[in-house]
Amino acid sequence: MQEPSAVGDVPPVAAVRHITCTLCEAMCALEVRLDAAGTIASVRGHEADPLSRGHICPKALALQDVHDDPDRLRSPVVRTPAGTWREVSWDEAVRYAAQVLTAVQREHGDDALAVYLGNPNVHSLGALTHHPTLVRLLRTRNRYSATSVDQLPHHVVAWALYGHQFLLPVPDIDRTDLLVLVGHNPMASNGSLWTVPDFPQRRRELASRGGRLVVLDPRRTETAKVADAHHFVRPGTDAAVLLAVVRELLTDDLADRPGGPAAYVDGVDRVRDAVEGFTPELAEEVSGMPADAVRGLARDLAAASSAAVHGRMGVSTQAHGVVCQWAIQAINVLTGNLDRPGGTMLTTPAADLIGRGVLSPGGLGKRRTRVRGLPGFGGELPVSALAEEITTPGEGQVRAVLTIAGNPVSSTPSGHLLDEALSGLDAMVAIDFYVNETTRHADVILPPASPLERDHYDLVFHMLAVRDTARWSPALFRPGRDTKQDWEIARDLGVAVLRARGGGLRARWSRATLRTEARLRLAPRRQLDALLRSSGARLSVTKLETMAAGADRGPLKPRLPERLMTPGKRIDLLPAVVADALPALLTTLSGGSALAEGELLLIGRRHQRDNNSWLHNAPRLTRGRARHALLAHPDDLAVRGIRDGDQVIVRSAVGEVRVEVSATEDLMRGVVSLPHGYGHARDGVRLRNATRLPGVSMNDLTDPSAVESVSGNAVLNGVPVTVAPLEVGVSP
Ligand SMILES: Nc1nc2c(c(=O)[nH]1)N[C@H]1C(S)=C(S)[C@@H](COP(=O)(O)OP(=O)(O)OC[C@H]3O[C@@H](n4cnc5c(=O)[nH]c(N)nc54)[C@H](O)[C@@H]3O)O[C@H]1N2
Ligand SMILES: Nc1nc2c(c(=O)[nH]1)N[C@H]1C(S)=C(S)[C@@H](COP(=O)(O)OP(=O)(O)OC[C@H]3O[C@@H](n4cnc5c(=O)[nH]c(N)nc54)[C@H](O)[C@@H]3O)O[C@H]1N2
Ligand code: SF4
Ligand SMILES: [Mo]
Repeated sequence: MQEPSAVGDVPPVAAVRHITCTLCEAMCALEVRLDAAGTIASVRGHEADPLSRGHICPKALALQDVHDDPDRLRSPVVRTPAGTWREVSWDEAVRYAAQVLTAVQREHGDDALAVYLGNPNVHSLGALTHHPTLVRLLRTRNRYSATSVDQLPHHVVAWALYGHQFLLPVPDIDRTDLLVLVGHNPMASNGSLWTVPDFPQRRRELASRGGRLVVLDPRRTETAKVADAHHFVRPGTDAAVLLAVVRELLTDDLADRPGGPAAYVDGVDRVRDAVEGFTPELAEEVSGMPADAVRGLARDLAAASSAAVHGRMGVSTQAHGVVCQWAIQAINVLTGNLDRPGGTMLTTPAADLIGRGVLSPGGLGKRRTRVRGLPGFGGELPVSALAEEITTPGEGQVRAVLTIAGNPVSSTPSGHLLDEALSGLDAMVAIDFYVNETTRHADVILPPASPLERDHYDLVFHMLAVRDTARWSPALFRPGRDTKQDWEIARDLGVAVLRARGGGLRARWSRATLRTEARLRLAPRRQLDALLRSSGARLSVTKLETMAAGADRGPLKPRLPERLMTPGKRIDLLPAVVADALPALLTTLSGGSALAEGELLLIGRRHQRDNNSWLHNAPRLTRGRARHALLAHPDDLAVRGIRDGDQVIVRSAVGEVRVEVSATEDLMRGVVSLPHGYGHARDGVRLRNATRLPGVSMNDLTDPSAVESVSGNAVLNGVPVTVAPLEVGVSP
């Protein structure tokens, strides 16, 4: 440690630490200065980091707010019959949690317990190494996660085309000439299924190379505003546009150019036949994007010396997510841009979860949900089915829930119905450090250490990054003696469940039990180290610890066809899941709009200072103007007699919310937008800001019965709603 200096007004610096921000997929490298007392003096981007190159966004500072937040749980709590929380010891809490969960399973069967894994799990090394083991030992088929309100269509398409759900090519933004983003707003979200820290600077570099950015989105987003071209697309209709582009690429004048599909691609002729009916004219009719613009986009993609198309939430969490994601891959394949510098490329991760067989390749529909028969994928079921699995009586009914780092009441369709369903459970356990809209229903909450109190290595996002790097992030603060990491909670709860199940010495000492226990006791660091050493990158945790800026393994390299996990390492460009969906889709799209008179289409949005449902407690992120208003086009408001700033009632098939409107021409006519993750004013939620910043939950309007047709992913964008002025005299 350096001696504290007191020169001028420069704060004394006791230490400089380099850590990774775990809040979003950009995984920026931070440089943190601690003062002599060991508190954070400053946080900035780490300039020397080869991936994030000094980038940082306002959210990084919220890591400290979360760490310091008085509302953050530091000890386990048990809910009392009066509805208050009582702090208990870890021993008592873990034993109680294991007991209530196993009691339900003993009486009603293993599937009576449902598990929901939320988004922050993928941003935590210990969660990734330990939660799969915990979930497996719980033996339930009722496994849910945030994947099915997010990127499930990507996984289904990657599995169908490339043989593994995590073979997800990313745009090689640093070398491309044409970047096309569909339903994605990285200026606010910092990229998704695409770790692209400092998107704004990378976009500027693209422009200075003479490259172009094109955006398709029903809102003129922050990203659309910095694009060379932006096309409005009516929500839920991108499939028509993207399939028309595929069709154009296969017409005579575009098909014969050099740089077509690689030699390991089969089925191009079948694709040509399958998309025949999806004309640019149909695309214009349903989407509003002019047929000429659709043709122009296809021509530009075919002509560019390199191009990359990427689609995210807007084309994943909508009615035709799988077809959209497939069409995007097909465009990249047909233009010869898959696996080529400047196109979309696969990574060469130093810890290779795919190559080492740690992640399952996926598989669709092997299991189905009990009530509605929605298909499972890769061992999970679509979370849109969770509420009905709890409320529908019968064999296999869910009676207990374990949530881990999730808030499904705020983040899944008809959260208000799930909210009610959770209150009727026999037992609920949450692993989370907040009493939020969901965890308030738990009998016991087990709070992990804060994100600044844990070592980290990004197992997932190195796999999706625009440059191959490897970075170890040491805990900034040593956790207190009575603090447990996520992995330690998984270990202790797992062992307690095995004990609580009983079954005598034979079960206790069975080989399977011993193996599970051994795995739970193996610290994340050890598991990562084994993975690094066996992945052929000549790296270890000890070695990475000496490298403040991590290991720079260079720009993305071509990986195909070797990396394919399909039979014969070939790509069948028209997999059955897509071929089967196209005829019905053509009928649906040709049938015209199903909207009733006066209905608008609701879409979501993200703001740079929001983070799903859980940073609304951070003072630094919640200052300033409220961000939760309903955005609408002034014309759509005028015909309804609504003025900017008025309170309105938004109604959907499943619910209603009251919220103020904000008029903006950035939205396409006929479309309105609400952010998700608000709506904190539910009883018992313990967030300082909940009353100042309640907002409403967009997911009180989304409909669990509207799921993506192939995968069962939630439809969160393109929700039919009506908007009416709040009548005078009705208080909001
Ligand atoms: N309408 C609509 N709904 C959406 C979306 C949308 O665009 N529109 N987006 C969807 C998407 S993409 C996602 S990913 C989901 C997110 O949905 P969820 O994953 O269900 O919810 P989050 O808001 O991420 O909640 C995370 C919870 O984890 C806790 N937490 C944070 N860090 C840790 C940790 O290290 N350990 C533990 N144990 N807990 C932690 C927080 O306190 C918080 O309660 O929302 C989805 N819902
Ligand atoms: N600041 C911030 N960053 C985040 C998060 C956050 O909450 N806040 N969440 C993180 C998570 S979990 C994720 S998954 C990513 C998501 O990252 P993004 O995919 O960038 O998320 P959104 O902002 O929801 O962007 C979806 C875009 O799709 C558009 N859209 C809606 N419907 C349609 C449609 O039918 N067609 C088309 N073409 N577009 C449509 C919306 O207008 C919006 O601009 O962001 C991550 N980063
Ligand atoms: S962009 Fe994401 S990873 Fe980077 S500082 Fe902001 S929240 Fe953290
Ligand atoms: Mo997400």
